[in-house]
Amino acid sequence: MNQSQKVLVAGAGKSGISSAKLLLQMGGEVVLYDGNSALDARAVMNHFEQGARISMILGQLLPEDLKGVNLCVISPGISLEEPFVDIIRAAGVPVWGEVQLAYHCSRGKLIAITGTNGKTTTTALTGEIMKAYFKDVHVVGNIGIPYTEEALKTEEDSVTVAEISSFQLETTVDFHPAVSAILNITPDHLNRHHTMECYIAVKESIAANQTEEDTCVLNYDDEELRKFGQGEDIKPRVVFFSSRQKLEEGYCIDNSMITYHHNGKATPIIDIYDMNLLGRHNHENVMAAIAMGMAMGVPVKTIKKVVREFKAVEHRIEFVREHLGIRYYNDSKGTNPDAAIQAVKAMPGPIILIGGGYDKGSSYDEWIESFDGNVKYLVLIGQTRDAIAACAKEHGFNNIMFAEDMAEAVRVCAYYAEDGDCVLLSPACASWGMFKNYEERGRIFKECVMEL
Ligand code: UMA
Repeated sequence: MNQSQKVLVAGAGKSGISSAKLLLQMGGEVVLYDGNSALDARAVMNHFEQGARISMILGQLLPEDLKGVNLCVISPGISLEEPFVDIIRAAGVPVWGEVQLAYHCSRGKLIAITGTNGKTTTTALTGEIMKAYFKDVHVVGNIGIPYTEEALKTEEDSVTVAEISSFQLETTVDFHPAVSAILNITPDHLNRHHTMECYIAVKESIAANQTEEDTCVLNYDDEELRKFGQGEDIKPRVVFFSSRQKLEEGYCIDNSMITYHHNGKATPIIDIYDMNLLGRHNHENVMAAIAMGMAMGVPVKTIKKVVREFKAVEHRIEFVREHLGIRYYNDSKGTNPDAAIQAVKAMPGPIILIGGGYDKGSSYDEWIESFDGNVKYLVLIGQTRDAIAACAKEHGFNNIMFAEDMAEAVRVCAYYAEDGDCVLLSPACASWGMFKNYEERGRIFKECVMEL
């Protein structure tokens, strides 16, 4: 990349603004483009110094807007099938993702974590493990801090821990983590990736540029990932973890002890009852984080201390409060059926469940089946509520109520819940349509719960 080049940055959200700042800092010129013509351009421009070499285009992008542009940096939320991308490609302008730009401009070692579920918890925990041992650690990516925001702060001895979504992986070029992890792959974002095969290929591309000197941590219990790790084409050293079976090589749970098996030697790390994270999926997240810590040379003692003290991240099976004997949990990050199944399984009592939201083309059958007598009522909100209700009835689940907004949903739950029950927001759907993002949905849920 040439430092003084003119770059079209597509998307004026967190990633776009942060990419533009990085490019300006490097001496480039930026054209910031956003498809939403109703966007408040002045508010966006307030992020930049007066006189900065940046202009803005809203609504439709025309071929003449690309005059002098020699790179496009695209935000993760924008599909490559958007018509304006064809205009960019037709002009011969390469398209990089925000993560690719950040990788290109950063130094030090990179740990990159992907998977359908558990990414945020695993990234946060891995970040804490690294911070306990290395001097300069940056935790970035889909977790909410754009990688481009931190890239220029990194040095040769820095460690960057990045949560990487499938959207971000779609537009990487020479992205090369020293340590990567794929936690699991279950159906999600199929409206964007179309087929499971495409979604799997995008996720697995996290290891595409890794070499024999690198490490790739994979879930042995995920058939697709086991195949990938045992395949001929994978170059990095593969480290498996399993929460369901004993492994001769890798991380598994012996009785209740997370243990590392390597070259015939067993190293006990931590007892699952000695940590704050609930549920099998969290044991998997912890094993992946431990494996990444060990691959980076962090001592077992340090890893153990961090894991023992680590608490759940916000919006992921987050305990909110106990009120009149009823426990309230916020799992707004349960944005697909698989994540929502994990939350249902992790609850310590009978459940009144709030679900529904934006339609990503998911199927709800497995989620409903996972209720398994533990969900007493299902309170539905959002665009998908009719489809979910119909699916639930097909599975013989009829205790369904509709609510118009989060406040009403919480009131209904509180009314029907009894001593010992858990009220769980775990929607199995994205938040869009009713909320700006899953964070806002979770915050509003917590506010409603605190007002009871
Ligand atoms: N836009 C267009 N054209 C489009 C779509 C969007 O111009 O076709 C514009 C919108 O008008 C808006 C901007 O693009 O102004 C938004 O860009 P964005 O959707 O990429 O959002 P950012 O604010 O940049 O946030 C992104 C991630 N969002 C998505 O991937 C959808 C955030 O992940 C991430 O935290 C942030 O970068 C920092 O890295 C959120 C997410 O929902 C949490 N991720 C998905 C998930 O976890 O399932 C993948």
